Amino acid sequence: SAKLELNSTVTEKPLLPCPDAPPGLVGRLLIEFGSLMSMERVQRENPDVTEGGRYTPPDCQPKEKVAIIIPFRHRENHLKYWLHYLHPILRRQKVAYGIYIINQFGEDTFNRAKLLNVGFLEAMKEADYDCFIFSDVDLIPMDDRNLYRCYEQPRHFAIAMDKFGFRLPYAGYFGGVSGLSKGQFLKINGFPNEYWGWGGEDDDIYNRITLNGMKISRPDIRIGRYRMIKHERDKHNEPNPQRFTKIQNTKMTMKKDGINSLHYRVIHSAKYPMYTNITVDIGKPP
Ligand code: UD2
Ligand code: MN
Repeated sequence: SAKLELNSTVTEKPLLPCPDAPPGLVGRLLIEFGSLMSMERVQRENPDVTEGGRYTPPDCQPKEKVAIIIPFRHRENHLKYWLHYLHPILRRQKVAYGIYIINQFGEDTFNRAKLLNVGFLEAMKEADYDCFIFSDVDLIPMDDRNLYRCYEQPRHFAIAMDKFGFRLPYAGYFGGVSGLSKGQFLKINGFPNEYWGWGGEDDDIYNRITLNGMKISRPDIRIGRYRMIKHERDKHNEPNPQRFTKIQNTKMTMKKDGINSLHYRVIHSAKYPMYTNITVDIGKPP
């Protein structure tokens, strides 16, 4: 029994905290979308991901739990590529994470920011997440040194996209992939629920951040590079003609429109091997 005790002491030795600079990163990556991806292949290549698309590094103690929230409807092929590229990257980055696909039910006008709010609440129901990364389904980082974690200030990850010539399109740009800690997210009352259709919601979020005295943190321009899978504008996500006036009024609207005014109905929720899907009725524009 003395021997047994010794053994259990050895196996239960507490893990060291995960390093700020993970040693197994490879840097610049080759990202391409030539041949079709299959979910079987993604599953085969990511055996350590557990049900619902969850992962915890086996060899170190992560400092935070990260929920990755993806707004979604009818983009199955993009999702396969996203999972194919992101699972290995996140594993090398030593992130403890869960993947949440927030799928808008029905065919009414798409509402990206409202889906992201739903993702925040639904992920929180499942685990005590500290950090939320909101990503378009069609954006793949080209460098694994772009660490998917939370920072002192709200983070903008997708700063140099191929479709914008690898430059930031404008100083206040906050679209694509962003990350807020739980505290940062709640401080801005989450995201707006009232942007139906394409555009403006990312600028409103940017306004909420700066109006609440925070700044945007960004990676080096050589590291924050992304490829966007080429696509046409989706049906039922037409440019929102109200977006220009709405972003003038964030200061007034943010107090009453946000996580504190969110209503939705979960239609279906399921844990798949590589991700969790939550299909949700978020209503339609007034
Ligand atoms: C830009 C921003 C995006 C958002 C959007 C305006 C970039 C790279 N991204 O994206 O963050 O601010 O403008 O709303 O500049 N989606 C679906 N199904 C749909 C419609 C949208 O899944 O039918 C999801 C999907 O995750 C997609 C995201 O919403 O990636 C943004 O929509 P988009 O890709 O059509 O818009 P895009 O590329 O102009
Ligand atoms: Mn896109």
